[in-house]
Amino acid sequence: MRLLVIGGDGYLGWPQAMFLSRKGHHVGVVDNFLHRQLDQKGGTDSLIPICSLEERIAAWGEVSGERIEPFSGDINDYAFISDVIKRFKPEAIIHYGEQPSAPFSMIDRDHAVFTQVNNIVGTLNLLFAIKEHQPACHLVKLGTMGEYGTPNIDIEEGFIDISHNGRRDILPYPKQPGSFYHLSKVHDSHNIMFACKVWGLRSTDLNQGVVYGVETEETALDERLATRFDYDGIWGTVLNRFCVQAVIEHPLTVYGQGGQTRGFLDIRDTMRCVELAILNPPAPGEYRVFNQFTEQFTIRQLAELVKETARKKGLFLEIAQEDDPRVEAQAHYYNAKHTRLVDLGLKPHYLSDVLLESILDRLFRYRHRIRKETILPLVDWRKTRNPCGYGPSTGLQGLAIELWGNRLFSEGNGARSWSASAINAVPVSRWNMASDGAVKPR
Ligand code: NAD
Ligand code: USQ
Repeated sequence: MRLLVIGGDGYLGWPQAMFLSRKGHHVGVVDNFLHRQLDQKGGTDSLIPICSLEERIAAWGEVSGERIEPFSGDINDYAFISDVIKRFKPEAIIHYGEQPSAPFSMIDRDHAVFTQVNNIVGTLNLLFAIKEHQPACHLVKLGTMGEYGTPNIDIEEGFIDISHNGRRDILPYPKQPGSFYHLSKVHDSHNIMFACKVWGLRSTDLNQGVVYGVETEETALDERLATRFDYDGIWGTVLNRFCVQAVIEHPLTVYGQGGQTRGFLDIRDTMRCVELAILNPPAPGEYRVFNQFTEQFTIRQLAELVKETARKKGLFLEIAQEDDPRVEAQAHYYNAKHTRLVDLGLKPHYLSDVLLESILDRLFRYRHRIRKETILPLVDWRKTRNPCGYGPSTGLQGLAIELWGNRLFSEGNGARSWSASAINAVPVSRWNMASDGAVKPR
């Protein structure tokens, strides 16, 4: 099949592109290198060194004999993405290309606006371009389990059968997201469902839990194929963060009581879930939702597991109880259904101490690269202005937003405001990330 991976330079998108290419599909990747740019400005970096997209694709060609086709550009630029879809003619689009961090979206107004515009407009552009140029294409969209929040009843897969005042209907499951980032996914879901209904598009919304892990079969083939691995307080997710903290014996940063329960999955299962969705497409006009995770844990359980595994390797850890910088339930009921991908054939890789040991071993090799000053969380959900990066010049008016200031924000009457015309004026598609990490105009 002809498959287009949006966000194909990211933590999940890059290994997904290789996974699908190895299965014999013709794969294209789209990315605007947003994450690399924000790292540079915010003082963060992938723990494992990563090659440029150009170098990765060349290495993949050498190792596998397969070709991945790159498209460098921003999906917020409609001319760019509609042209890519017109030319590449994908049968399925796997959409990973969003700003993925909840803390980033809670830094301040600019970051909340950026997150929602980047994610919601990007997805809207995809929907319009699919309808106009490739209406039979299957949109496989990465959503999040966080769309549901933590209700005091079981969480269903997307829809709930409700009886109300003697009448009955099957309706979208209620959403109670916990950040402006998670809200962007809810808005995406509504737009996608609506486009399926009015235009007859087909889509699978994968409400994915928190992903952990450092290696897939493909990344393990060659160092140059490594995917990024984030561990800082903005981009890192909880279990990946705990593993990095473990290798330098940093106290594990459990927020609040640690009773927060979430769904988790191994990065290798992410690859397979997406493949299963592609191989079993919905009918035209159908919008369906799969809950994509394999196990539930509380944060404290994960901390205990990491502590115990690290101890066997001679690393001694404390579990720190930090004030919770987020506004979230710290002890609650959680029972989320997740049978639809298993019904399609998913065989999960469950979290074990053996797997954790292998992650710790891999990370240990890079412990000299850990920037300790980036580990503690920066962003307090209760504040409307937080420091926006770990770099030397990142106060409240940090640089992170200014890099893309031309794209999304214009100064007017002394206040920053979002302007649609600014998007057209300087699309990020005109910028390329060089292999030395510098961002240069094309
Ligand atoms: P990532 O930041 O590593 O990858 C996202 C990629 O998309 C980056 O390379 C970025 O440069 C690119 N991108 C962002 N905006 C873009 C735009 N406008 N145009 C083109 N490219 C753009 O993040 P990730 O962890 O790989 O997450 C990928 C997707 O999966 C996100 O949508 C995220 O919300 C979702 N997700 C991630 C997890 C997780 O635990 N990592 C869990 C559930 C859902
Ligand atoms: N947490 C800690 N300590 C830490 C980091 C996090 O206790 O050092 C807690 C958080 O307070 C939260 C939980 O761990 O209760 C999960 O936090 P996270 O940062 O691992 O995950 P989250 O912010 O929800 O976002 C991540 C990805 C996002 C994806 C989401 C899936 O960044 O792209 O959508 O996981 S889910 O959590 O199912 O919504």
